Amino acid sequence: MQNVIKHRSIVTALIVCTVILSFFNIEAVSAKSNNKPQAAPMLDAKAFPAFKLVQVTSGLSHPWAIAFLPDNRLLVTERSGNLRIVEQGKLSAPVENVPASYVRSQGGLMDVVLHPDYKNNGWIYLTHAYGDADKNATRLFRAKLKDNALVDVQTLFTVSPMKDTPVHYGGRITFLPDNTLVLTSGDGFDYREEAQKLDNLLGKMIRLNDDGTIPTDNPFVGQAGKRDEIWSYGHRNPQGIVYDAQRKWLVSNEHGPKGGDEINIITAGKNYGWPVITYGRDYSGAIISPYTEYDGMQQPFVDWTPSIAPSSLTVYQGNMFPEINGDYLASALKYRELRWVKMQGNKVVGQASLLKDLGERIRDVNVAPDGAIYIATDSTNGKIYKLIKH
Ligand SMILES: [Ca+2]
Repeated sequence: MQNVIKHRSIVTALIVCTVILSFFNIEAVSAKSNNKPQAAPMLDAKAFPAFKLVQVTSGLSHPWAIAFLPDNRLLVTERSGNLRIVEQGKLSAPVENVPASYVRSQGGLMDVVLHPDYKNNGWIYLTHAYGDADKNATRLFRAKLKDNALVDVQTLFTVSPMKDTPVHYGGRITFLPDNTLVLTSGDGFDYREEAQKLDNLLGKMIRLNDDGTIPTDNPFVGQAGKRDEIWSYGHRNPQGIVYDAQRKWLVSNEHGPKGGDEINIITAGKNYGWPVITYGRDYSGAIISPYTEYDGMQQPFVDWTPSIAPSSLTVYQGNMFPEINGDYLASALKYRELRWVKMQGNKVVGQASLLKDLGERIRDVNVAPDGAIYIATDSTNGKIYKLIKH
């Protein structure tokens, strides 16, 4: 009898414990599921405002980025190492005095962005792969344009350590309202574990002053064993970054492995999880990590599984298509499309595949001062198109 009572007490205690535990588990699960990536149902492309697609120019060698000069000319980088000016659809000869890039695989000349105060200071910021097969890295430099040449070229920053793979450079930049800039850095593919370590700059967002020095209010400044340049970490290969002035969000997209491409809202000092958490798998199909979530690691804002291969990101804040004000646009390589991410307030309410008929890998998307949407196609005969009001 005594034994039976004891047994019952133990069973009751176990049940109570289980109930308490499951209560906490339920709480934990629901807290986490609130923080899952946003549901982003696919919409018909016809939901996007009517537009006309106009070819601006062709004959570019893997164009990577477009910038808009105040006089309506365009600056375009080619991954093969040249910078060109487009004036009324006509391509210039290669701009002279552009520092040599390490051109191989994903490496070459990459981003081009004007300083927010370009009209007064004339600074143009560019990124490229620098070095050789044994030792290369993403490098940031700036220069001024005089006729068809760069002058006053200044190397501002080189990601370290250097690596021996020609892939996963990141390489996009955007300015923040305080005129500091954020440079994206990839994990170099073979060095994915480094993305979690704070003593190096692979797989990071790097924040710098416009002269390449380190802002004193970066999150890890002065902490032993942590690099002062780091703004956020746990990234794989972020190739889109934009500052969304309306929401005051720094927003980025990055390539996942097989699945697990992401849009992230970047907050200083946070860990975005790669390669500990991911919704993707290795290219072989092997599991990279059993985890899709983990304490202290940020969930993606949007998860793209399967991968679309997002190569750049912008937020629409122009006048030509007021219906999409505040929406995000991502160019996609693998999916050969422009991905529209429709927002309502701070929430995603849907997304759609645009420009599927073009059948081209799209490397860059950018909004011109007049509100037209420009894209660059990634091929040996790369083209620039613009989407204008129909
Ligand atoms: Ca992530």
